[in-house]
Amino acid sequence: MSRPLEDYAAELHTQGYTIIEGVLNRSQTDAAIAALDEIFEREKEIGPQRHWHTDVHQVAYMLPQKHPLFRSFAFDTQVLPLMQLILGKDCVLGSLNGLSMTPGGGGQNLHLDQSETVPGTVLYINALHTLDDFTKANGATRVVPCSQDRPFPRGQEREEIEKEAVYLEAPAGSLIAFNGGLWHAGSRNTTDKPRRAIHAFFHRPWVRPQWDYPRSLSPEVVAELTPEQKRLFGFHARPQWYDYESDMVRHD
Ligand SMILES: O=C(O)CCC(=O)C(=O)O
Repeated sequence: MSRPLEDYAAELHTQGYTIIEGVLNRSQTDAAIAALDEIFEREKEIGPQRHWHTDVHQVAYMLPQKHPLFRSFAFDTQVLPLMQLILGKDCVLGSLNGLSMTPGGGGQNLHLDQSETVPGTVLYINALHTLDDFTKANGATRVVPCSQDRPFPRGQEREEIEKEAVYLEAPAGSLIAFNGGLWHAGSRNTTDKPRRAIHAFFHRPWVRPQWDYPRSLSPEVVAELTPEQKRLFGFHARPQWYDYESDMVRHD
């Protein structure tokens, strides 16, 4: 990381995204590729049935349950301090997915990763880790800079906004961090090789997570988590819960 974290945070605030090269070294990207490919291989039959593997992309969800490497993946580097700088010390991880753009396949449409644009506030950050070099040819993420504060057009203007999109080319091991409200998409992979990434989706603890990790992880995996990992997976950020069965007062 060649610049102070504050510079990257400022960039994310103004243009909606920032890129940091060299966040993962070669042995870390190799290990992540091996783990992700192992999961893709295990899911090769169910993937197409569940539309996880289409002619556009191949996704593996819930990585921390599926491989130990992904229980601390985004927690050991400078990525977490950057997320905390922007989202607050108590930010949590609401999903961790692996995604490859299908070789020779189609591209995604521009979209947001949150329901609505929320001008002036960052609620979610997609911390995308590139495992392969990202090039225009192999389907690099494309984004519309500064779109995080504009209402997303849901009608005819979609073709128009494509003209504003830029391709984020970056070497393997980079972090591409973008506001969940930034218009973006995975692009067409015109090569015959996968274009793999890990998407670590961080958010403020009081917005809705994509996944409920406390409910989704098995007791065996939960037993292995450190207190800090539990905090990051949102074990302390759940809504309060009322148990009517143990209430000593009758309300009916
Ligand atoms: O991996 C990418 O380039 C972006 C993927 C994406 O935006 C998505 O799957 O929603």
